[in-house]
Amino acid sequence: MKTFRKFIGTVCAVAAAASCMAPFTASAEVTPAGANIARMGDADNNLLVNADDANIVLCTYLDGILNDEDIQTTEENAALDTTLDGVINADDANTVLSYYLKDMMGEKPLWADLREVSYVEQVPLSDSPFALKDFYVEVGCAEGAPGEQVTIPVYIAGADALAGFQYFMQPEGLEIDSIQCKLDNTKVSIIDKNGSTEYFTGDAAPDDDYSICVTNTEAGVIVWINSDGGNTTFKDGTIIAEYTYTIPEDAKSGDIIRLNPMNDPDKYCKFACWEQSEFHEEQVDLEAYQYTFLGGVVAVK
Ligand SMILES: [Ca+2]
Ligand SMILES: [Ca+2]
Repeated sequence: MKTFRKFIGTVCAVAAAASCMAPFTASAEVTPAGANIARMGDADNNLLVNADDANIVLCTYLDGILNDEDIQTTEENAALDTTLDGVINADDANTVLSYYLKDMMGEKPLWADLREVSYVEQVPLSDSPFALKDFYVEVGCAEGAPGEQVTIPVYIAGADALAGFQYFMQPEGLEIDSIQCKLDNTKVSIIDKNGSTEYFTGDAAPDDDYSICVTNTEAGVIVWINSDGGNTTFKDGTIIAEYTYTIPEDAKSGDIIRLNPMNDPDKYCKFACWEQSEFHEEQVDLEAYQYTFLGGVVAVK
């Protein structure tokens, strides 16, 4: 690591002085009012993650090298520590760049997948502003013009078992067109303004052992329960739902609409799993996961 530091320090020391000032100056101008929730990787706080953010993270790191100090994560710079390890360094810049590139390629990136220190290791970082929880819920981002539809994925990662979940998301300023359950082998009941309809996902058929999902478009809710009352296994990055919205005709270019769960996510958004009881070997308890929530945005073109 020292060699790498020396190398990057030498190469970039001159460039840093020239190129690092611009994004920092610009960030003061583009910071939207009320944008007090740091968005992962969004170093200039303009609600988009792109190469400028990677540059800012790298410059912050270089600043530390030039002053011969590690840049510790604080409440103010928490969005830069994308690896959640408590320091800001080249790994964070790399992660931001990877996220941006994947996003550009339409790959629906997930921060949790890009981290080296991850939920898998379950490292408690009590000093970090981000409590590292072993389960992540992450909302995607999209850009669109007024009148256009955008589809936003909701991912989960870090859980290998799930018995059921409920999730609410109803952003102000966006009309929900549909909520699609993305989990296979599920009987989905859709409740919307046209009434109620049902369909099966994947290869499920009426006689099969299927899971059950109910979506209510007007309320912005999706509820899912595993078929046999036990746990289902999930891979990291599983998309549990896709929300499709129409951007209002009167939306203005540059508007940013935040996609967060209901005000009190711990109360309204729950992800549950059956676990062996602490006291009785035979008994299992239904436990709700603690989770880290990473919100998304819709940017109006
Ligand atoms: Ca940004
Ligand atoms: Ca870091």
